[in-house]
Amino acid sequence: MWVQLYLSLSLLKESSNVKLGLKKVHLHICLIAAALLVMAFCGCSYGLSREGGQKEGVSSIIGVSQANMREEWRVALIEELRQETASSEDIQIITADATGDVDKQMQDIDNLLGYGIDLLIISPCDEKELVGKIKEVYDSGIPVIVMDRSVEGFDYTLYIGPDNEVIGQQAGLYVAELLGDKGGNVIELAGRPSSVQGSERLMGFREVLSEHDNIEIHRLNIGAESKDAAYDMVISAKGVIQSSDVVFAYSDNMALGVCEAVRDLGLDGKVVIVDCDGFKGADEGIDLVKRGRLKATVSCPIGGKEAIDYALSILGNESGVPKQVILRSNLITADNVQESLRKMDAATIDDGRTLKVGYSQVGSESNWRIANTRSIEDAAKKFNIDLHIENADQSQEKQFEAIRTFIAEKVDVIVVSPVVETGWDEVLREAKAAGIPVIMSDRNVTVENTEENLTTTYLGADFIEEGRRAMRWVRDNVKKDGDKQSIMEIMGNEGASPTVERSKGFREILSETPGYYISYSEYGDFTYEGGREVVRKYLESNEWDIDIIFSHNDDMALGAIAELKAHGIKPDEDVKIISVDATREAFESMIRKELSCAVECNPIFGDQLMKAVRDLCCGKQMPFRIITDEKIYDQDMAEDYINKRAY
Ligand code: GYE
Repeated sequence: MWVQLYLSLSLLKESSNVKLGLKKVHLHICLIAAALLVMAFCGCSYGLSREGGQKEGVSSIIGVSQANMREEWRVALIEELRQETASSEDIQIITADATGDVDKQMQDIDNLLGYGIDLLIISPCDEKELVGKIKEVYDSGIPVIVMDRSVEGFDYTLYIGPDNEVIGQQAGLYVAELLGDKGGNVIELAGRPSSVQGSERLMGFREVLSEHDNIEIHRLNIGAESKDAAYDMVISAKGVIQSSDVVFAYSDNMALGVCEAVRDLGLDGKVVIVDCDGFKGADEGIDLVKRGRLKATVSCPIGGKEAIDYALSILGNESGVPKQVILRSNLITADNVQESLRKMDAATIDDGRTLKVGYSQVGSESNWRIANTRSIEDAAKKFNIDLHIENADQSQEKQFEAIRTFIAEKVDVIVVSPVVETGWDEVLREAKAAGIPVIMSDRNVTVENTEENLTTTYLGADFIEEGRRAMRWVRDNVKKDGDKQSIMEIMGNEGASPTVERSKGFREILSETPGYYISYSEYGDFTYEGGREVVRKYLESNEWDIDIIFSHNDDMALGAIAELKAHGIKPDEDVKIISVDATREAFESMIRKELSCAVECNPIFGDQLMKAVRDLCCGKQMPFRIITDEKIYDQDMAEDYINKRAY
């Protein structure tokens, strides 16, 4: 008990320190009282572990609430967090294991708060049930980093996690290539049915292989993810395994069991084994690849290192912290295993030198774009970056030209905001051949073969979610009276990722919402004139019979509004108008009661981008995607928020 009391008291760390503030001191007093009470009545501790032992005089305490410590990679995450902070005198980490129980996790969070944590890292047991609790902590002013499973909404500071479907797809692509024209039999092992991570990986794997008629997939349900369960299953399914070409296990643990069973069956060299996880350490994926036991592993950083890096930036109030970081997964085979290990272990120290960056910007088609360009230019100065920015006036050809100029100028990094998604492979290959890394900014590309690694990372918004949000707002706010509500969609430019993805997200929610349908859909190229033109054309051959307009950006919505008014149709009253971007002009329109709702797409990500550029140049592993922070606003909120708009 006295030890516990000592712990509590010592956590008052410099209680005279102004940084703690009154609220915190108050919290600590409550904590001691609570600790005494608990200890007096139950004689038990909180079940929290102080990693790296007691540290004196730390300036920050990070609480880590882990969903469970059964799964191998969750244990690995705690280990990584411990390693990352072991040598720091300034940071104390306190961990709590929720043992897979949502109620316990909520209690753990309260206990961690009781210890006066400065930041919470949480890997939730259940992403839905913990939304409220995470929001509560975030709203109280304590930054929250959510790991591994994203929670709905944006009420947290930062999300860090992998894209498990992509991981499965990478394994699938490799297996398809390996089997080539001959095709073959593939066995996939399924672990616990409740494993979200596992089912997403299997889904991605299937998605790719189901496109190949010459590949047959059989599933073996193990029901568990342990090495032993995988071993027993492979031994008892000997016949099936013998006639297969590839066995796919989605975790290192299972793969180790498979490797041992395959060897004991005398099938080494006959059956190829591929897995995901690719952890470092003896008998883990990378080691198994090195020893020739696994043909390939798709490795994904656990995220502990990234979590601590970002936690420090958040605690230091640094700019450039994004909303979501989707970790990069890499295919590792015998050919690149040494190189991959070297990269993982490489020290990353930014020498602060001026970096030369070429930026190919889409154009100046919208107010969003103008704000975006300004943010990038401002950030470049702040981050000591010599920026060469080229405006492409929405022309892909001009973008090719700009990229080739940057290659000739031997810039350190090329950043591209591509006008359309496809057609970039060749020019990106040229950049790669010149050894210049490319970052995709704002909009992404789709390339023919992702394994070519033509781009390093993508930084921008989640356009699919923006589309979903727009339709959710319609569903909840534009009630249908009797008839079905007809929707006009004014799209951006054809083939651009925000166009494709906003449409997709909007339709996703629409398809599960009866009573609404899209009756007309036309491109407006993201410009004011384009939006105006769509409405003008429609009215040339139709009576106005539209109830809702979903416009892919504000400029087009404002153009549409002007055209509607010219025809005596009252915006918001006769037709609800929802757009994306949420620029100041959109707020002014909402205040005038014309535009009905604006989904935010944040163009002010210059700092995040320039931080990514510097990280890339000092050798840090780049995340797969970096996503910006966004909200949604309607007329009721417009007055309160307009003056806070940064664009
Ligand atoms: O919404 C639109 C712009 O790519 C996210 O492009 C961007 C979009 C933005 O012109 O206004």
